[in-house]
Amino acid sequence: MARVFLINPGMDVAAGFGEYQSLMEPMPSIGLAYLAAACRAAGHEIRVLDNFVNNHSVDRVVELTREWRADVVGLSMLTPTAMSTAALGRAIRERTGAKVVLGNLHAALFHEDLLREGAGDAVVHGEGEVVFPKLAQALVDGKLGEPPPGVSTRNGDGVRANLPPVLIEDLDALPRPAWDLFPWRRYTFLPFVTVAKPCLSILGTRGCPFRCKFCALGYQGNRVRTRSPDNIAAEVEWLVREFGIRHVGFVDPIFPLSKKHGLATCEAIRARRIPGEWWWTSETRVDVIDEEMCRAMKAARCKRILFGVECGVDELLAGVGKNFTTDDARRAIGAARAAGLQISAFFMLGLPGETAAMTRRTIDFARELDIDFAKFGITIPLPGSELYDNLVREGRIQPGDWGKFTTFNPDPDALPYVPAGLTARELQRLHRWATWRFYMRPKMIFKHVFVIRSIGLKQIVNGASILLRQLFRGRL
Ligand code: B12
Ligand code: SF4
Repeated sequence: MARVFLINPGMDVAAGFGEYQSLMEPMPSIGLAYLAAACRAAGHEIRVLDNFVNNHSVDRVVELTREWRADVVGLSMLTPTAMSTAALGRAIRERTGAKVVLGNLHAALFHEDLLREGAGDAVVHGEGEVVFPKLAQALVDGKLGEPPPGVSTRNGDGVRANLPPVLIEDLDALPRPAWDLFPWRRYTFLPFVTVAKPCLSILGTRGCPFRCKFCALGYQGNRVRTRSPDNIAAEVEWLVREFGIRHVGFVDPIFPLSKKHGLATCEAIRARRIPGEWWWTSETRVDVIDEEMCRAMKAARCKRILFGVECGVDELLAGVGKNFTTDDARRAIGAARAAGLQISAFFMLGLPGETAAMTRRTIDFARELDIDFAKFGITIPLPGSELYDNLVREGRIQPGDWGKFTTFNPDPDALPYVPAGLTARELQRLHRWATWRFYMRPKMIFKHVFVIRSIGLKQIVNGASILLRQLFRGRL
């Protein structure tokens, strides 16, 4: 048995999100909650720190590691938090007796550098529920030897890796996420996602069969694995009854993906007749959904559907391998509307080949669609994506300064990538303009204040003050 300390490292939100930082509230990290449950089931003693909530300094986290006498510390590493997480890993290794294990996409991609520079003792590649509890035991027993499948380790000055990443086949067999160890009452989703609070996330499937060039998920291959509909529905009921959750957010890459599985899951949820004022949301593609599916979702208490529409220009969609068109988006949005679902759509500005005129077309397209929320992000070449690999190969981006790799990056001098047809300042300005043009319409203001009313007063004030500050500083 080991004493395992799992940490979701915080992030310098002021540096990464600037004027948008007030939108970045702590959100549930379901990967860590699954890991915590797996460790507990394996008999380890487990403690969790969500540093997005606590915002402790490195010194304080080191102190907590010592106080709790952790044997193994697990750190989750996505790209924007990579530098601070690596510094934390080094500090824990140097100043406590604990072994440090790094996991999640960024750690897997850059395992060699991270292990060489002493940020961790081992890296887990892929899904950690089976590998990590065993690795933790081997590390406390001092019996690691050759790295097991899906793990890389330090080896003197070098690194030993046993790849490829491990993916879990039987998702129904996993213990449910150990939310009881997390400050779950503090979590929220982004304003255009949240329909009620308290909220927590759920995963019905893992993996995505598509290959969009800007998406980092390709690194893990595209094998889709699904949970059985009843297993998913039982977890929804557990979240509502045991935790009093009012918003269950599906964070699958695409849910529903297959119509058969989607309809069966909706029926399994509906059949349970889970009482109370609760709803669910999910994100999907515009080309996998039709009106029958949307109606089944609505009948099963889905309140809002989130679509990755991405762009209003077909040639740009084709350029990033999206494999659907703006007409598909119109069709899916019509189907969701007919079924009575609320609709959020995500758009990416600054795709490869984009010009200012094209960005304006995307903004006009968002206004033309019958949707309730639009979220505009700036295209970031994320490690793990084809876009990132291409740009690095062409010498057009500088890897390394990872804190800048956020989709709300407000500093034009710090944008990791701008397409050739735009300047950084133009892109930033168009990004701000997009939100202003979409929301600052009488129709939208009326809808959000009097009809939908899912954005709390605090968030309305936050959003409005961001936009007004931008207007008065002449930045729109
Ligand atoms: C939910 C989600 C979020 C949530 C929660 C994030 C979180 N910490 O889990 C929120 C909204 C906060 C979020 C924020 C961001 N996200 Co996000 N997010 C997702 C999403 C949709 C699901 C993640 C998930 O829960 N997967 C399921 C679980 C089971 O898998 P997992 O998290 O990977 O965890 C498993 C393994 O990675 C591993 N593992 C993970 N951590 C650890 C730690 C240890 C010690 C070990 C051993 C193993 C291990 O074991 C876990 C269990 O199997 C994915 C896309 C997707 N559908 O996968 C994007 C994704 C992870 N996000 C991404 C990005 C870019 C972001 C943002 C940068 C966006 C932004 N605004 O700029 C921020 C970064 C925040 C940060 N912490 O740095 C990218 C990551 C790319 C990259 N190279 O880092 C993804 C892949 C989206 C994409 N399509 O490109 N995100
Ligand atoms: S963007 Fe969505 S559809 Fe495209 S590869 Fe990523 S998860 Fe799949």
